[in-house]
Amino acid sequence: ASTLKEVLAAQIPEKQASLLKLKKEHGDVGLGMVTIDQVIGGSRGIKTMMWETSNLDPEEGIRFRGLTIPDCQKKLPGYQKGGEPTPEALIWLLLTSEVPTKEQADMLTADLHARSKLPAHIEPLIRSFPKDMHPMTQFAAAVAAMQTDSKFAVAYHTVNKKELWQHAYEDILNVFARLPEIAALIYRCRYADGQVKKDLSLDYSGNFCRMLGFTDPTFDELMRLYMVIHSDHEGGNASAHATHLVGSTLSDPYLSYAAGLCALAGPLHGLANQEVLGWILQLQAEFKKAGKPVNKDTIEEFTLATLNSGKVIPGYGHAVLRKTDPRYEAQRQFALKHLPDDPLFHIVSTVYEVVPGVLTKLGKVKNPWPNVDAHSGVLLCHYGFTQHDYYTVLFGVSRAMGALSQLFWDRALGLPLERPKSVTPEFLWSQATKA
Ligand code: FAM
Repeated sequence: ASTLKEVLAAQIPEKQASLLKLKKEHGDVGLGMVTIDQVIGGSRGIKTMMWETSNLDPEEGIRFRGLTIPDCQKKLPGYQKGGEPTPEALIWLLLTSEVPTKEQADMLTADLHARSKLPAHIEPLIRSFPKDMHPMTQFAAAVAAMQTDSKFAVAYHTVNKKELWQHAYEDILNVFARLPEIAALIYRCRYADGQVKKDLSLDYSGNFCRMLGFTDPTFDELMRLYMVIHSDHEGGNASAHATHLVGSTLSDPYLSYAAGLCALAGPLHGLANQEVLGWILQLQAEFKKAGKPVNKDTIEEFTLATLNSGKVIPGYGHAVLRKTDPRYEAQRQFALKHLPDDPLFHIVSTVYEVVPGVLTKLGKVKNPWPNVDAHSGVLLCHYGFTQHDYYTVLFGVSRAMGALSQLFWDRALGLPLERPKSVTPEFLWSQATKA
């Protein structure tokens, strides 16, 4: 069977030719106007970038190379027969747009394991961080520090730019391969004995769980699902967009993804998964102290109190989605199958019955439904992974698969420096008064 690199090398010429044709023959076709509200409102809905690995429909949710999450659960090979799809299978799909065979996915597992050794200075660097340094700060710093190993950075000065994709490929696969051990080191140093025990006889997710210190095979299955559903959410989300933008300067994949991680660390983006668990535990503790039951009424009260204190409800809403996130639904199905009686799952389900109604009544929330973060923490908690100020690191291991798969194609297609035009408030006012 062809290796991943062979499949990609064979695809590049035709895709380069097709993009050239599109640009030459149709480059001046308009894609819609831009309004003042979009320019000062966070570019919502502006079609400003090309992204091929996934697309997000507001009503339907994410499709990875055209496949929905249920499609992926049906078509992508798992580790166990009939088990959750693996991140290795998803990486193959995102990069090549083809569903891999089990053999091809297993080849990628072996390749990633072979690439997983960290540069010598990374472990001491992580061990030198202050205990109270946020795990996401540690994660971004460690990924940037791995840049000493970038083949792309060296190649920029030594090879013809037509060959740069080969070196981007090496860096990108090396980043995929090394993130789990960096993440596990950060976890074990902060919450456990600092020891990381690999098990390269397992797949990517199984080994990751062992390095974190978890041995329950059902938790391995949760990690497989978690890695797949957090991987990509088209190009406009802040972590993917930051990676793409920094990469467009021909900064290497290490520095590009470190930028993506800094974006993911924001409470309105990836840090929301930590915020959700914090909110639920605060709710649980307050109700316990007040001797209140956990039901729709008390949860509505708590939701209103959060809103009245000027805070958002974490895990709800989305800049693009206008329906319940299918990534939430996939996690709900996992919970119904594996932990139907878990008390935190019961709270999450009751929150789901209450919060959309409350947010709708506010009249300003465009999407009152839950996103991926509303459900992820309670699943992790069930298996003893309770340290919620670490959760976004898991999100960061997964999001690399989408952001860097697209970065591969950015370089293989020779996409240029990204440089949109900014305008002054005076210009906006001049346009407004002219209209
Ligand atoms: N709770 C309270 N208010 C909310 C809200 C929520 N969950 N979602 C939106 N709003 C407010 C929003 O703050 C804004 O209010 P102001 O005009 O007073 O500033 C108003 O509703 C209109 O916002 P919008 O157009 O509906 O949403 P945006 O596109 O501006 O923002 C989010 C989208 C995700 C930032 C927003 O829904 C939010 O803050 N959600 C809570 C944080 C969260 O869960 N983020 C994770 C998103 C997830 F997809 C991810 O990236 N991991």
